[in-house]
Amino acid sequence: MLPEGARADEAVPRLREIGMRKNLLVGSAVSYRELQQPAFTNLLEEQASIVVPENEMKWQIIHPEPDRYDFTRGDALVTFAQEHGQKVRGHNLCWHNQLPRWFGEMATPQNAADLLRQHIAKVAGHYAGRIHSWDVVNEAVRVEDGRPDGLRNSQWLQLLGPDYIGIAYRAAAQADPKALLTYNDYDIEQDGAKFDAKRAAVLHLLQRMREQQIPIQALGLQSHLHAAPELPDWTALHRFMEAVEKLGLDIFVTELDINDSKLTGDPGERDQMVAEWYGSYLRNVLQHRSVKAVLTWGLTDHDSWLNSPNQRHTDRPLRPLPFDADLKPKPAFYAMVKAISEAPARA
Ligand code: 9MR
Repeated sequence: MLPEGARADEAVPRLREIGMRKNLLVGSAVSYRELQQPAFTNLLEEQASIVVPENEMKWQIIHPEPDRYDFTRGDALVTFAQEHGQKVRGHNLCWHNQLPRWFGEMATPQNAADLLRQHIAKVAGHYAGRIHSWDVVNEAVRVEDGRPDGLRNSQWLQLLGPDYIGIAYRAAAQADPKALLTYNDYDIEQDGAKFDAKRAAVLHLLQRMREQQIPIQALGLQSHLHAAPELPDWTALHRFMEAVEKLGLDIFVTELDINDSKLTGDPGERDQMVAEWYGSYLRNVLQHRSVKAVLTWGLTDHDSWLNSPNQRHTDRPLRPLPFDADLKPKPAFYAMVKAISEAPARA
């Protein structure tokens, strides 16, 4: 069925093609459940040149028991992507979240480095040659934890100290020399003291990694943005991105969505504001030719993590993504089309 307001001859533009003209990969996170729905996979095939599994390559799912790996769900997405000429991001190899229960019971300071190396050898080895970029370490910075180096006081840090980061990247480089090794984190993008502190700590981490010759090729800006009536001016983000570029790193927008919980007005008005945020953010980051990929964290509002029961802080469903629950393009989608169409081409 055609969406309301659309005519049969009025095709929805294809972001993957618009991106291709700019040498920019465009796509989204996908869940295993969505991959079973033909209406969704048709849209994904039309729109995305790159995909990332929302949860299916995380420790909890891919490594459910100490001696058992389960690649079923990850493989399903990689196969789909290969059949449709799409690239795949790997997410992720080392994170404080979504670790299996056995890990907490079994890991000690003595065995943790081996557990990490083995996991990465097995998982990155399984997908070797088929992954565009791996989020090797995810969200290792948390300024609120109060350490001078800004690192999160995670299970990994407690077990291994800051060395866990180098261990993870070296293992990933060995297991899949072709994948672009990425550091991925959130709360980097907007204006304000909280974001300034996060940017400084992330930059510090990247500089230390360079000094220690830890193999890394890219930074992932997760880009979970919070819309407010005023748009940011993004000056601090531009300075930060220039500093990252000086380190010789590519930049990927890895998990873009725009939380509208603080916006008022009817859904149409909120959609308009969210679209302005999409346009403004993408226009700004795409001025940087170091940005080689843009992925949203899901395609449709219906399946956004922001609408999961443990996340929602309002009584109404949020509208953070480019397509609505009926897979109809929203103003945010057209803002993406415009920003990418007008962006300078990448090398
Ligand atoms: O979207 C993911 C959701 O389904 C999971 O329950 C959640 C668990 O923490 O992780 C979500 O994805 C996160 C991603 O892996 C890392 N960056 C933040 C994302 C949103 O929370």
